[in-house]
Amino acid sequence: MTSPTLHYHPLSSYCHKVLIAANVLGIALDRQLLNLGDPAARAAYLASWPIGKMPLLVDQGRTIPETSIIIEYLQQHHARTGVALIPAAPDAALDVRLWDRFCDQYVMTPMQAFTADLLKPASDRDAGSVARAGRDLATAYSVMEGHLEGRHWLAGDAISMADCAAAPALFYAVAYVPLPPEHLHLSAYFERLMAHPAVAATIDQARPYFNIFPGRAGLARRFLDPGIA
Ligand SMILES: N[C@@H](CCC(=O)N[C@@H](CS)C(=O)NCC(=O)O)C(=O)O
Repeated sequence: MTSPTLHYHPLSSYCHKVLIAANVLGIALDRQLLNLGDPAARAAYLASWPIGKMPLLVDQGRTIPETSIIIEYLQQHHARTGVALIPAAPDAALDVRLWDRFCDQYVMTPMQAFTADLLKPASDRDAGSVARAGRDLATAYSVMEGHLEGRHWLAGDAISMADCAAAPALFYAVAYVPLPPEHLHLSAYFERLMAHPAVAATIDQARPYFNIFPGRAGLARRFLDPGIA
């Protein structure tokens, strides 16, 4: 069986979510680098997925968008028996999906607002929307801090799809809004995520592109240079 093809960019946070998941599930992906800044590549991509967001999975004639659906598809069709990021038990699966949604909607979205603003010409920047994104991130951090007390992962006892969403969302979000030092549970969780081999491997493959990340000034030096402890 050929590997599923992932159209992605090494820097993209949502692509990181799928790369981490595939790594944990032990699934090899055929990675196709997608540069949406190239008009011809963008036009070709829009023909497959008019929404124009990445990543996109193509497998055995099927085109699968949306990271949470891609991960669920990979688990259903390619994961070894017994390896799962979404548990079979319905209530446990709901919990995973809740925290996956939480990370996408309330961490990734405000984080992306910071990036989008920095990509605009200075004259078009919108301090109001950035301030709102900062408040939204602070609220999300505070909810996660309370939720993570006594927990190792966001949902259940093992790493799940929710943690695959949390890792890149928090990795880039803290470049804009650092974790408050009093958020001890969230800070410890962040370190657990960063130490996970699947997350570390994803950061490694992104490192050559960090110079084009608009929030690079806020990235901790240890992520820019892995030689720094
Ligand atoms: N809900 C989508 C969001 C994907 C998304 O926002 N991808 C970003 C990259 S991290 C993107 O494609 N941005 C390009 C653009 O908006 O032109 C998912 O889960 O796949």
